[in-house]
Amino acid sequence: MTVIQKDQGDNIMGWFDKLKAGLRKTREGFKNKLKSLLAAFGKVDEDLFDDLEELLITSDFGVETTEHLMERLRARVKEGRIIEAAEVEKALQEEITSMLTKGEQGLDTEDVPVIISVIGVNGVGKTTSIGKMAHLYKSAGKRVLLAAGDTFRAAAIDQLGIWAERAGVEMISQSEGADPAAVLFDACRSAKAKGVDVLICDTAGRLHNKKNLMDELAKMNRVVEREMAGVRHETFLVLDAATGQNAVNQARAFSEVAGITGIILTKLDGSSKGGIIVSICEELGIPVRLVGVGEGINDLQPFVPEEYVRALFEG
Ligand SMILES: Nc1nc2c(ncn2[C@@H]2O[C@H](COP(=O)(O)OP(=O)(O)OP(=O)(O)O)[C@@H](O)[C@H]2O)c(=O)[nH]1
Ligand SMILES: [Mg+2]
Repeated sequence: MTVIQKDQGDNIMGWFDKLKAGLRKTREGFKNKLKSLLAAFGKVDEDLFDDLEELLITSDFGVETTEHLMERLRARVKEGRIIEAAEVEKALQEEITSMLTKGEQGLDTEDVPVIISVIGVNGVGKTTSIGKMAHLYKSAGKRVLLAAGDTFRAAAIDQLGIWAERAGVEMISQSEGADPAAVLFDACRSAKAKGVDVLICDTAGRLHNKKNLMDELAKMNRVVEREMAGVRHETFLVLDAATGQNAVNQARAFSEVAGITGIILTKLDGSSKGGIIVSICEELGIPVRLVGVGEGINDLQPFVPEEYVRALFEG
């Protein structure tokens, strides 16, 4: 459970400001309403809790997560730890942090060698996130290789190629329509020959045919197991924060066909549904490893729960 705290000095502020700016809509929808709600009540009572419950649900915390949060707050009231309405905000911050910290893992760029398969439905940000992750590892001095496993469209291979160039890493590809497992096989061989630290594999985004997806992922996993025996293998599912509760449904569906080891939550910027991250951690039990707040190469960073909660409640 190691969390690498990114760069030092100014860059931490740079990222935190971006995260905070990205969560602006969520904060306006949630925190500002929370403030006026708490101001309207002096003491904690059931009416306040009813309103709070509604606010959490409409802020995409999800029904189940909201229920868990309310239970914990009620327990605090029973124990006499909350009396004034104004104390609810701090309690809520603590409970949210504790939910987010449960399976906390971030992304340890020193923990190599590693193979990372990146999966998810169309357009969620798989290819872009791979480019940004390549940059994170490369900046940590690691040797990175990308595998263009989305052979569905020629443009997908080109797009990954542009990211490889941008990040200054190599890419293994074949032509459009090639078997993704064959591309991965080539990439594994190349990774071994070149002493690569990190191999990241792109995939086509589709879930419409579960059997095909399952077969394809199983085939790719077999290649990794055979070619890279003993090397840590991560499967990251990419989810788009803007899709709200639907992201949780996607994660459930993918969990049935793949052993997901972490989630990359993209497009937190501009989304009003930032509460979804709590729902994902609490309801799925899969750790959010990285969060994306923009299209630039530095706009994806390891997820740090305390930082997120601060960005959500501060300012
Ligand atoms: N604002 C914002 N845009 C993002 C973020 N991550 C990705 N995008 C954009 O989302 C769009 C889709 O990203 P891709 O990386 O191509 O998504 P994909 O999952 O590979 O898509 P397919 O290969 O078509 O399945 C692009 O325009 C990206 O620039 C993010 O964190 N914030
Ligand atoms: Mg793609």
